[in-house]
Amino acid sequence: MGRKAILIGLVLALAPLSAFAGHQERKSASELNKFKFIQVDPKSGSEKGTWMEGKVPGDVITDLVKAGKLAHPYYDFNSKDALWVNNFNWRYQTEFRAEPDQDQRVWILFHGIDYKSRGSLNGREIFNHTGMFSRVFVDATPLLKKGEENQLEVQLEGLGNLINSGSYTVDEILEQWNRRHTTKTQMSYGWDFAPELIGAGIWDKVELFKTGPALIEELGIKTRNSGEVGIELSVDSNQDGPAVLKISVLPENFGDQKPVLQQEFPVELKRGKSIHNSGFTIYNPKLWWSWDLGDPNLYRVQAELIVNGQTSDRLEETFGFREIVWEQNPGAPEGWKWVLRLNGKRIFLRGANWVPPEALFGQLTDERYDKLLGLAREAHINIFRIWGGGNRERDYFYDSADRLGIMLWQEFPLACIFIPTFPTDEKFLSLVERESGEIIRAIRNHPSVILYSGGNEFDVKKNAAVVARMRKAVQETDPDRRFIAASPAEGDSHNWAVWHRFGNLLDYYSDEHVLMSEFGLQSFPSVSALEKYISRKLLWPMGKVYEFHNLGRSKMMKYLSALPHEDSLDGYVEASQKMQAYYYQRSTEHWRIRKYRYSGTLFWQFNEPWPAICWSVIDYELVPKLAYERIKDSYNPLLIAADLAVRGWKPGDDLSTDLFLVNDYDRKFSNLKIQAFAGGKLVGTWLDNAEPDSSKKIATLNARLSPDIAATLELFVWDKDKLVSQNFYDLEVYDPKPSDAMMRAVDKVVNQVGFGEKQPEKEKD
Ligand code: BMA
Repeated sequence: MGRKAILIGLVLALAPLSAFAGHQERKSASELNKFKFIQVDPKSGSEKGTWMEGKVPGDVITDLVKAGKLAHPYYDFNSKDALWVNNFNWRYQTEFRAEPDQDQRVWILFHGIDYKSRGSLNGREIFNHTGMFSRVFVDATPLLKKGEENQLEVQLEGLGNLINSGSYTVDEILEQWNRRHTTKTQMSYGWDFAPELIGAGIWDKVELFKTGPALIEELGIKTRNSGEVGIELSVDSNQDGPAVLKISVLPENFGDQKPVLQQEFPVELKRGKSIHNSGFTIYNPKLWWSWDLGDPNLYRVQAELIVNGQTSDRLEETFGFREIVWEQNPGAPEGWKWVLRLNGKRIFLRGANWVPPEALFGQLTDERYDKLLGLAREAHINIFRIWGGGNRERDYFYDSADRLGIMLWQEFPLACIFIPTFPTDEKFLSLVERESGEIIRAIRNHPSVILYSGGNEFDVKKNAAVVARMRKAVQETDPDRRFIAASPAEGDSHNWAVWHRFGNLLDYYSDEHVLMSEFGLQSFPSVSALEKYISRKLLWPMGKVYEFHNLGRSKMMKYLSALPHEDSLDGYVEASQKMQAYYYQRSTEHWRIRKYRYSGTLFWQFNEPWPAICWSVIDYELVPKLAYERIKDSYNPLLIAADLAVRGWKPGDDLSTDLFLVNDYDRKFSNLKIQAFAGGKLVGTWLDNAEPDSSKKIATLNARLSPDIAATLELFVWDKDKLVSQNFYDLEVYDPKPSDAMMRAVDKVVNQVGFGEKQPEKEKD
C-alpha cells in the first residue's frame, strides 16, 4: 500500500524503509539518512575544519570516529578523548528535492533528536527543540524551492562536559546535578556500566513524505478482548470540511492475512490540529499472548484519509488484543500488586533489565536488536524492564517484542537522583510531561507494553511534582495502562545487599518484597572480548583500565575470594562467571519455587552498552556468559529445581535437598519422568504430574556424592521420550558470607532515604 502517485525525487538522501516497520508506518515515506556535518564554535558560531560524512539515525561521536577524527571510544581509556565533542555545536546538513502538486504538503518528520537542536530549511528556522523523545513534525511546504535542491540543516548543541573533581563522591553529585535537568538518556553522562559519552545526534530516523491537505499525525489504538477497537486519529489539516477515514484490518502474523474488516467513517476536518475518535468491532479476535502462554497474534490496520475524493494520507499500524490485570500478592502489604494476569491467566514474570544496547546510538543496528531478543527468547525470558536510565528504544525493538511475545515495562528517562531532587520549575515539568507523553505515543499501540514507570531509583515523595506530571501524561494519553511512580516503589525490590553491600544468598532469601526487579553480580566477559577492547600492555596485571570499564574491584575480589581460582585473567573470568551464574540460578529458582508469594524476577542486567565488566549476562560482543546458560534452565517455564541449602558440598558429601517442579504453563503435564544424577550417578527417578500454573515439592532427594568426581547435581524431566526440562548445579560453588549488620543498616537507609520506601506494615508494629 503506497501513498498513490506521490513521488519525491531526492539527491543524496534516500533509502527505503525496512520491510519490517510495524509502527505508524508510512510506506511511501523515504528516510533522509545521508548528511554531512561540521564542527561549530558555540561562541562565534563559526565553522571549524571541513565538512564530513554523517549518518542518520546516528550520533556525532560515531560520525567523528568514521571520519578518522576520534579513536574508537570503546577501546581502553579512549572515551576520555571524546569529551571535547560536548563543548562544540555540530551542524548537520542534507539536500533533497520535492515537487509537490498543488494542494499537496511536504513533511519532514524527526523521530528523535539528541538533545538540543535548531532546524532550518533553505535558511529559514523551522524548529528550536529540546528533548530526546519528542517527535518533530515540519510542514516544509511553504519553504520549498521548486525544481531545486532544498537544504535541510540541524544544529545540535553541545551540552558541555562534566567537571572532573578527581573525587568519586563529588563527581557523583556534580553528575546528578547536571543530568537531572534533562530528559536525555541518563546513562550517557556515565554510569556504573557505561562510559561518559554525552554526545549529540539525530538518533532516530528522519522521514520525508507528501500528503494532501490533511496529515495523519498519529493513530492511537485501544482494544478490548471482546473485539472492540477504539481509534484516535490525530490530524493536521490546512482546510475545513468533510473527509472520510477508510479502515481496513487484517491479520498480521497468522491466518490467511485477508481483511477481516473494512469500514469507512466520516471525519469533519478542522483547519489545524484535531482529534477524531471512532471505533469498530472485530468478532472473535485472536488474542495476543506472551510466547509461553500462546501465540503473539497481531493485527494490522491500514488507515486512509480521503479528502475531496483523493487519498490525503495513509498510515499503517500493527496492534493486538490483550488484557492486563495486576493483582495483590497474597499475604503482602496492601497495594503490592505484582501478580500479573494476561488475558485472565496468571503468569510469573521471568524477566531481566534491558539497557541501551549501544552507548553510541549511531552504532545500533536492527541485527543487534534481533540477536539480543533472540537470545532472550531462547533463555525463556517473558518480560524486559526498559530501565529509566536508558531509552525509549527504536520502533524495531517494540515491533520485535510484539512478534516474539516478550512483554515490556517501559520507564521514562529519569534515573538515580539521590542527593538533589528534580527541578520543580514549570519549564522542566512541562518538558517531562511532553517527553513522557511522546514516549507513550510512540509505544502505546504495542500489545507487548504492559506497564509504565516514571524511572529508576528516586524518592517519589520528594519528587512528587515531577511524578504528578508523568502521571498526567499517562492519564491523558493512555489511561488504561498501569503507571508506577518509579522502580522500586510499590513493593518491588532492588536488592543490592548482594554485590553493593557484600551480602550473600541469605540476603536475597530474607527479602520481603514481592517482585525482584533488580538484583545481580558483576562478572568478566570472555578473555577474547577483553583482548579486543583493552590493549595488551594494560590487560595483565589488571590496571585502572578495568575500573574505567566499570569493574567494581573490591566487590569483585570479595566474591572471587569465595572460589578457588588461578591468579590470572583466565582464572578471574572463569571464577567470576561461575559466581554470577550461581547467584542468578539460586536466587531466581528460590523465588520461582515460592510463586506467588513472589511474582517475578528481573535480574540486573541482560545486555551492556559497551565492552564492560558488569552485571550483564550477554557481553558487548553478544557472547553469552555462564549465567546466561544457567538462566536458560532456571527460566524454563517448566522448571525442575533443587531447593538447596546455602552451603557447599565436596565430592563424597551427603546431599539432602527437596526437589520442586514449577509449571508456568497453563497446561497440565502428566506422567513426567524426573531423574536425578549426583556426581554423574543416577540417584533417583520419580513419576509425577505438573498442574497448570503450579509449584510443588515432588521429593526429598538423599544421596551420597561420588568421592572422586566433582560435586554436581543434574536433573532431567522427560515427557514420554522428550527431554522437556533440565538443570545443573555446581555444588562446590558457595559464598558463605551474608552482609553484616552495618551493611544491612546501609541497605535500609538506601531504601528509605534513596527510594523513599515505606516500611512494610509488619515492621512498623
Ligand atoms: C541499579 C540500577 C543502576 C545500576 C545498577 C548497578 O540500581 O538501577 O542504576 O547500574 O544498580 O549498580
